Amino acid sequence: MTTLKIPDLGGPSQVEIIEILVSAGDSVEAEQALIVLETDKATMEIPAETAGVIKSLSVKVGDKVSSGDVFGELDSDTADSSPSASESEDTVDTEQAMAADTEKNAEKSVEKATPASEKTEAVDIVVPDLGGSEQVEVIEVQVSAGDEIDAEQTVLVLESDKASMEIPAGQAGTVISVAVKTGDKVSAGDVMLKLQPAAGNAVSAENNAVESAAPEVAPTEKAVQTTVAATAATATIPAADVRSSAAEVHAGPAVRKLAREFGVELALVKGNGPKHRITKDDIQHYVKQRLSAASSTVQTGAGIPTVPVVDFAKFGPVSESPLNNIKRATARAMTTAWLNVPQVTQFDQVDITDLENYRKQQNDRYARQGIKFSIVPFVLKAIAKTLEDFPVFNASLSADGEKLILKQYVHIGVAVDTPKGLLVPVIRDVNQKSVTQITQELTDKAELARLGKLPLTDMQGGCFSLSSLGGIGGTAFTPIVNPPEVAILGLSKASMQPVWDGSAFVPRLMLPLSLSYDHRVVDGAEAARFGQRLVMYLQDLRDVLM
Ligand code: CAO
Repeated sequence: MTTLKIPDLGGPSQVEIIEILVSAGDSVEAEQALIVLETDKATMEIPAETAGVIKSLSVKVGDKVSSGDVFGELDSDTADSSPSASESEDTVDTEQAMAADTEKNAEKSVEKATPASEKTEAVDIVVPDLGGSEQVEVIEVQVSAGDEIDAEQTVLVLESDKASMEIPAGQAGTVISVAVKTGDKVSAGDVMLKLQPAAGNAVSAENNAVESAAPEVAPTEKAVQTTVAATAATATIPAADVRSSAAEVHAGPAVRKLAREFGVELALVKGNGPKHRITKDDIQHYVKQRLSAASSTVQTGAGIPTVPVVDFAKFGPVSESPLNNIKRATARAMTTAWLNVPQVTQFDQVDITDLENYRKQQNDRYARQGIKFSIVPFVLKAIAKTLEDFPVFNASLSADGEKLILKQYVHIGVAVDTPKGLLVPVIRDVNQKSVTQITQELTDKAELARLGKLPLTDMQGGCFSLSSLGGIGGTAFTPIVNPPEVAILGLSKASMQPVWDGSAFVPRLMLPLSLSYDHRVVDGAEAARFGQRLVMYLQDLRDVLM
């Protein structure tokens, strides 16, 4: 029989038990976590030192314990062969190790794992190039001190307004310590962890390590690796239950590991433990719920029915083409938008005959400077003016849906068709810029987007979007609102139309407008008024250009 004792906690006493992971009668493995403690600063799991069967537990959730306190008895498989907990010097799963903030203990565990003959110098692994983005928030740290990791293994998940990025280690080895935590903001070059390189993968000089450990993360493709937010999952979970970022998730390492194994995004799981902490039971419950929702969907008609899986090869030859990261990110964003925003599209036509004449004059005038105006910058100016007149279109719903956040700035995203997919650079302060400035900025940003070099920050902060398919064709389409924005304007191809002027049909150049809006925020009448004001400004640009 072995007495279960709290090991040396490295300082703190009277630490609260927040979770008991086993019951009397359970068989446990050596190293298996038995109870979870939590101080103000860290969560720690107290493991079994030997395998055996739990005979009794003398503590409950909420109790406070200190080093050496007895918390139960274990019928040990190797009775008497193990030292008592307070004597154990090999125990690394104490607060220091769990909090990953004492390198000493972690190094001790690394030493155990690395034969002396293979030992190499520890290296710093730094955050790679984030495509120009800086101070990007860490929403998840996926490794802990003592973990053995592969070069491709994700270390951090970062999240900006626009995208989530998984940052790989770039080098295999054993983690000695992790230098960042959830909620920190990081930039390229910041140290994220100290690593003992795996044998045969040694890089002795720190600088070398920095280079080899900093895989390039291009801003628009590699970086836009979306986390497994499972669009279908978000759709069927009530919005109130979905925390906005993984940074708010409260869960211990074992729970995080379990979630990773199941591919569960912790932000979607409701925590029922103390202080809304997510427990293993919560993960299991979530997975069961998801599985039963998936199987009951078809019968009951509730939730999102899944698309049937079809073996297309039964009907003829097929080949597969994997979607790149931009297309996958777009798919996720579109599904999120489609499932969350009840949207309506309002159609209009505007007579741009005068605007077209003016545009041509300006093109002649600016030809020597190499500036070519298309219709898009003029429309952007007219939108900015209309947004100032109708602030509700320049707003976002708060996360709880209780209020509108009205923006005092006018930043407009413009959809750009690139070889790798759709990207949306944002032109800031459109209301304060001239058509010439907007033309130059849009040309530059569209070019960068097409080259895959547009920084992530240039795709953030939009209040409204414009999608122009006028250069290609079509008479109308229904653009999808890009939440948290509340509206988007689509432009189709302008064409000459016979227009009745009161006494005769006259040929006029008519531009089709498609305004999609979030009907939770914008009423139909407001949308019609917005459309009419935009038409007015585009028919006579004098008010806009003043
Ligand atoms: N009606 C008639 N002609 C139009 C027009 C319109 N509404 N809009 C553009 N044109 C003309 C332009 O004047 C230009 O003709 P010229 O070379 O003879 O002057 C030609 O079509 C090509 O224009 P463009 O599309 O290359 O340039 P733009 O400034 O009008 O648009 C941009 C810039 C970035 C919006 C555009 O290039 C683009 O990428 N559009 C696609 C957006 C997209 O994919 N939307 C879908 C998103 S949701 O899936």
